[in-house]
Amino acid sequence: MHTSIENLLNDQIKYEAQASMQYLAMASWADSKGFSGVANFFYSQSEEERLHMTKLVKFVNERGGNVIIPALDLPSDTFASLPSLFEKFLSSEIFVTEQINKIIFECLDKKDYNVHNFMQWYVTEQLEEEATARTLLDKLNIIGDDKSGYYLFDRDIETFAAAEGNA
Ligand code: OFO
Repeated sequence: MHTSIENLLNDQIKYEAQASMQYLAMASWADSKGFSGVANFFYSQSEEERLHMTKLVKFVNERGGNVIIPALDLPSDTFASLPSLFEKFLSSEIFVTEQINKIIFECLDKKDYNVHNFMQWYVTEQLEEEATARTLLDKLNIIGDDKSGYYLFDRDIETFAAAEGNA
């Protein structure tokens, strides 16, 4: 595997791990505020990101690359409101998509169609996760400052996530 691709895949291992810890911090924040539905949603997202990370670790090893298990930055753990929690979710997913696009670009540049093919799974996944984050943020923007709206949002998010295939 070309070194530039190996380096980008190792960076991606870190970004997926970072997202996993970020969503764990968000789940814990929601849990501490009594939003149990939102907490479960982010506990589940955190697990998913961990799987995304592990899938990359296994793939780099299969391809004979050198995996570097990274040190992580501290996640944000204080949020002003539910909308700011979901803004963080969306910005985190957009960041990950941008990094995946860089890998795709490099694969085409170096003609590594094997890694390119492997990364298509992540492209599809990101499309779904960004759409979920945008939909949930739109709903919160409709709710505005209505506390009873937050209650219903928290109650309904798990059903919504299950329907979207993200639970
Ligand atoms: Fe949604 O971050 Fe993984 O791929």
